[in-house]
Amino acid sequence: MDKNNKRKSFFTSIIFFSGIFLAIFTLQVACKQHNTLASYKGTPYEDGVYKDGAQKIPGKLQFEYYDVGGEGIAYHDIDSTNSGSGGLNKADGTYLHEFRKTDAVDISYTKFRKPLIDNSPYNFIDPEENDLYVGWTEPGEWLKYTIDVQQKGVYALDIMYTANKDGRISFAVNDQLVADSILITSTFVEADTIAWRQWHHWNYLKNIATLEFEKGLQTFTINTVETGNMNYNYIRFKHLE
Ligand SMILES: [Ca+2]
Ligand SMILES: [Ca+2]
Repeated sequence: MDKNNKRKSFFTSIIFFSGIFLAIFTLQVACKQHNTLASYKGTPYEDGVYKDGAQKIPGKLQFEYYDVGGEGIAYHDIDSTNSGSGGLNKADGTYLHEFRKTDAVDISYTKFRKPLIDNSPYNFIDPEENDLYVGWTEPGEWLKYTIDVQQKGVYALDIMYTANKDGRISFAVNDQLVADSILITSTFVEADTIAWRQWHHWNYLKNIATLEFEKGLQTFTINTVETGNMNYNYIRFKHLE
């Protein structure tokens, strides 16, 4: 074999083995994702009103439809009671007051009444009325969702929320951290003299993260990282490419 042929053969070997390595690596990642979901004990939420199961991406992910499975599986909450459903919102047989009331996650809904609560002039954007959301959030708490990604690709995420002060959140896909320490800016308004209403100034923050998703079922976790006393309404996933 002359020098040129030797070199050619050497490079062909490198390309061949790189190809094999890449194939094995891709397979490992795919298996890991599959195993993560296979070993996960949570299941998509459904009830008599909400029947769609795993929330579809692209689209809106409603925070209150975190998975079924309880503490340590589908969520982590710092105490064992629901401060909203059955708490602040007394159990009265209605869907809005009793929504997941035995869960530790704290859930309330937007109220349009006097004195003005979620429809005050201090909103940055008006929410819908009677819209369930997760509140009383604390650092260390998390919520997990089985999502059904319809289209593989890159997505930008927007969030509908309130925050008493600047807070931070992070996201994980199949238990792998994909976006760390995202700033959720305060919706505190000095001019509002009603103290409790500082938890009810709604805002819509665009493009808080850009994430890549494979097609199909997977888990999506939202972690509260730093105190902001956030109320989480929904995240919109916008398909970019
Ligand atoms: Ca709680
Ligand atoms: Ca909580």
